[in-house]
Amino acid sequence: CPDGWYKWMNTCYYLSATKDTRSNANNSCHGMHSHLAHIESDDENTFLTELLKSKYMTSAWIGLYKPEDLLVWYNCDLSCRRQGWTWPGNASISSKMEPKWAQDEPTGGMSCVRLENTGEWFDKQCSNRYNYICEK
Ligand SMILES: [Ca+2]
Repeated sequence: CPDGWYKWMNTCYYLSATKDTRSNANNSCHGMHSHLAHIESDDENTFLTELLKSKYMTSAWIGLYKPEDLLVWYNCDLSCRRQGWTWPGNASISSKMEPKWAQDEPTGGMSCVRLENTGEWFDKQCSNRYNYICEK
């Protein structure tokens, strides 16, 4: 992995020191020939959670995203936990893992997702500024 990146399995991860919007975070990852984190397993989710904790960070953008026209504001039932959400490269949430949404998440109405250092996912407004995780 390049200097300043963290290796896990065959993947390299970058944890930004600065906070930015989801769109800027996405561009920044692309600029480093990577993409926002695509979490494919419980183990990967745990690795990234531990990485956040080791850097005393509370949360970071990951690559999970739901287009605005698919957002549901009300009556977000269990199907909301998977339906319409995609990772970079258009992959859906792996059937091999339970989505890591916190209780009562996703709230609905928000396209972007951050990983907390508890290992849980929260849907957030994309214009918020957080640290972010790139992977390649
Ligand atoms: Ca991954």
